[in-house]
This record gives sequence, C-alpha cells and structure tokens, in this order.
Amino acid sequence: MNTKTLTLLAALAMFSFAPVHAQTQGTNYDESKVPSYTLPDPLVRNNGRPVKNVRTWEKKRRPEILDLFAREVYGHVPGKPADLHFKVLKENPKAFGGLATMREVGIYFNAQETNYMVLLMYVPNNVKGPVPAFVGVNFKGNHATTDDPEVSMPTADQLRRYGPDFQVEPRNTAGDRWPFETILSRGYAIATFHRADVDPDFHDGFKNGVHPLFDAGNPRTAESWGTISAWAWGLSRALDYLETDPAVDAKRVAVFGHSRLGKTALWAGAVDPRFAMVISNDSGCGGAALSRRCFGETVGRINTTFPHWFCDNFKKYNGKENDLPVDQHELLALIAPRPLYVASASEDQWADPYGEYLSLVGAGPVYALYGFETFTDTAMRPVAVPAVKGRMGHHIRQGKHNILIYDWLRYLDFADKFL
Ligand code: GTR
Repeated sequence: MNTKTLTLLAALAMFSFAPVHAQTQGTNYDESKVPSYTLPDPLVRNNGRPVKNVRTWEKKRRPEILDLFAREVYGHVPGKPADLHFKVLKENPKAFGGLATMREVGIYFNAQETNYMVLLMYVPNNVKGPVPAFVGVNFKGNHATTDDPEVSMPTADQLRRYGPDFQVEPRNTAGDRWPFETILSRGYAIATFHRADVDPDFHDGFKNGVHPLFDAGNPRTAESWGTISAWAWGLSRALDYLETDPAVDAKRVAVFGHSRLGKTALWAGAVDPRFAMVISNDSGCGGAALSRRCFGETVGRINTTFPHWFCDNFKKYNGKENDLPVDQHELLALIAPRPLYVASASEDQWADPYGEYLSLVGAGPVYALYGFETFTDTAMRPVAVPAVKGRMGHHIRQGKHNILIYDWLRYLDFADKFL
C-alpha cells in the first residue's frame, strides 16, 4: 500500500468512525436516546431472595447494598481516628448583630495536629437549646461563606496543605449559597468546613489530605477510598464534634451538600446513620442521578475528569453502566427511613434532574416497607412545585446549577416538619 492509499484509508476511517465515536463520547441530552435499562431491585438480596420486612432489610439487604457501594463506587470509609480531638479556636457570642454565637473549632485527626479541619459554626442566640443543625462541606473556604469579618482567613499552614494551585478567594464569594441569618432566624445551627481541609480536590495519588493517615502501611486497592469518601468521613467527624457541643442536639442534624458535595452528603448519610436527615442539592452523576440513564454526565466522563473522586473499581463501569451491581436509587434507599430531600435545577441538565427524580421513585419501595408514602409517578415533576411525600421531599428549582435561597427555604420547611 502506498502512502496515498494509507492517507485515503485513514481519512475514510475517520469519516466512518468519527460519528460513532462522537456519539459514545458525547453528552446525551435527548430523552429518546436514553438506553433501555433495568434497575437492580433494592428489595431482592444478592442471593435472589426477596426482602419482605424491615428486619430483613436492616439486617441483610441494607448491609449488602452499603458494601457494594463501598467496594464498587466510593471506596471504604474508615471510622473515627483514635487521636481525634477538638479545640474551640475562636468564639464570638455576638455574630450577626447578636443573632448568633460563632465558633471556629479545630477538629484534629492526629495527636500531632498536623492533619485537621476547621469547623465554622453558628448557633442561634435567644433560642432554647439544644438546637437542631445543618452541616455541609463548602467549596472555597469558611471565609468565602460569609461577610462576617470574624471568620478566619485560611492560615499559612492550611494554604500549605491545600497545595500550590489553591487560590484564596475574597470573603463572602459564596455568600449567596450560605444564607446563615435566615437559617439561624429559623432556629437552626449551621456548621461547615472547607473540602480542602480534608482532601484537596485534585488527583495527587492520595498523598495529601486525610488519606495518608489511614493508608500508611496499607497498600491502596481498587476498593480504597477516594475523595468523596474522604469528605463524607469529614462530615462524620464534624458530627463527632457536634455530639460534644451542648448547644446542639446531635440527634437532629441534617447533612446537606451541593453538587460534588451533594454526592458527598448522600454517601455520608448512607454510611453514618447518626445523620437524622439528608439533603442532596443538584448532586447529579454519582449522587442522586441514575447512572444507567447515561443522561448528561456519565460514569465514564466523571471518572475521567475526576479520577480521584471514586474508588478505582468504579472505573470498571465506564460505558458499562448496566454491569453496575447497584444504581443510585439504592444509595437513596440506604437513607431510609430517615427524611430525604432531593433537589434539582431546571437548567442543570448535566446533573440529569429527571434521573435524580426517578432515583427517588426507585428508592420508594424501601420507604414503603417502613410504611411511608413515596413518590410513585414516573412522569417528570413540574418546575418550581416542591412536594413532600411521606419522608421524601423534592423540587426542581427554575434556573442553573446552584444552591440558592429558594432551595434553602424548602430545606428549612422540610426540617421544620421532620427534624
Ligand atoms: C462538575 C461535575 C459534577 C459536579 C460539579 C460540581 O464539573 O461534573 O459532577 O460535581 O462539577 O461539583 O460543581
């Protein structure tokens, strides 16, 4: 074959294969192109036997599903470290003009205090306590959640731990996502920590953040925890502290999160039954959205863009979603019978709002086993019409991928009802 023929063949190959390639690699936003799929049944055990009561669900089936998510999706989450300890680093009893008491709490993961996070929390004043609370991870640092000038900027030591690419953003950059005064006026405490305190959000082979504390001496495997598991672990450590704070009722703590931190909140709620309520805001792929729908972000795409988020086993399912032994409705089912809220945004097609809702429907049979009403209608729900069924809440906010006051007001109403 001469060069000309080769070039021609290469051109033909590109011509004939490119569209197919583009189709598998491209993002599907067309409902008619969602592949047909069968969801794994949360109420059928690995041995094929049906689950007919709460006891079998709790003793047999729930542990199976939790284990599958740990081994095949997120990686195993370790427990409380032996040297975990807390220090109140700063306190201001007159935050927001006296509305609340602010605390910054050092949560140290080791005795040397080289691995830690700083929890920022506000407790409403003039409310008879102990009060219920919301806890969630933040994206940009505690200082970015508020204009409260008392909140510390990241220290030199934190910045060193976050890595050279970390950019400190101005105070209050993410303030619209954190309506502290509204939350406090409704009688709730609120607590948050920066994701990078627990694990900086880039792939460095798990050398930074909290992983080395546990991985040291144990070679990492395909089931080892990724970054989402690390953040979820951090949420449980925040709850460990809240259990020691007399101002907060640790039995009434809602864990929430937006986007990647919504995936984190769901996984934290599944792993740690102490969380009394779970809220997923626009959590999408690897969160509330069904993987098998391949609508918007897919398993292959998320594992390629964020190779550190999940465990290595999850990569086996890139483009092979039907082989997954679980789907995300079963993650939601692990929250049962606790109150669960799943929210989406109408323009956030990347996160597959319909797939997030169908996941809620798919988790329904487990809530029904506990005797609760559930969402059963598989038609897409209307935009801006929040609904509560039994112990499940749902809405689709008009607009883009974000967590805004509209979302918060729904979560507060839901908490008023159930916390
Ligand atoms: C996107 C990612 C989503 C979501 C989002 C976020 O880039 O594809 O899964 O997690 O980031 O966390 O804002």
